[in-house]
Amino acid sequence: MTLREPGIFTVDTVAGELSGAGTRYRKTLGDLEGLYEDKAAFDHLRAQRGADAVMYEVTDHKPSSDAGDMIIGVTRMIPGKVGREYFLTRGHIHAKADRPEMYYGEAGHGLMLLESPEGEVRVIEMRPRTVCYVPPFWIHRSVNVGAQDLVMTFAYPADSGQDYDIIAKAGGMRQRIVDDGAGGWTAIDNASW
Ligand code: S6P
Ligand code: ZN
Repeated sequence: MTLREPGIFTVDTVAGELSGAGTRYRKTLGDLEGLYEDKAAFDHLRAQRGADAVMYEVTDHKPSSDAGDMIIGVTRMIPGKVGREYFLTRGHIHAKADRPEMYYGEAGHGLMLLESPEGEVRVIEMRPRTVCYVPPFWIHRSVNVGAQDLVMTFAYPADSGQDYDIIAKAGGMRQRIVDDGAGGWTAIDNASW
C-alpha cells in the first residue's frame, strides 16, 4: 500500500482561494456563453468586460483520482447579474453520479441550486459557516446572489468527475435564479428547459 502525505492548506477568504493548493482554473465570461436567459444582456456584458473576464475560479488539491481519495478546494465567484439573472457556475452532475459533495460557506451570500433526476428542485442558501450536503445524483450549480465575492470550500470523492452535458442537453436547469425586483432573489421556471 502506498501512503500519501497529509496536507495542510489555508482558506484565504479575502483572496477566495485555497492557499497551497496545487491546481487553479478560471472560467471566463466567454466560457459561460449560452447559459443565461438574456442573450442580449450577455452580449452587452461581454462587450463591456471582454470575453476573458474571470467570472469564477477554483483552487484545489487533487491528490489522485482514486476511489476512496478526496478532492478539496475553494470556489470564488464574483457578484453580478446578466440582465436580471444572478451570476452562476456552469453546474454539473458527477460523472460517477452516485458521488456526493460537501460545500462550506466562507464569505458572501450565495445559493446552491440542486436538481434531482426526478426533476425536484432545491435551493440551499449559503452564508459563512453554512454546510451544504449535495447528495449523490443531484445536479448542482452555485449562484452568487450577494454584493460581494462568494467563497465556498468544497470536498468530494476523488473519482467523481464532472458531467456538464446533462445541463447543456436539457437547455439548462429547470429553474433560474433572478432578481426579485427588490434586490433579493427568486427562483423562476427556465423557459428554455
Ligand atoms: C466539483 C465541485 C466544484 C465545482 C466548482 C465550479 O465537483 O462541484 O469544484 O467544480 O464550484 O463549478 P462548475 O460547475 O463550473 O464545475
Ligand atoms: Zn460537484
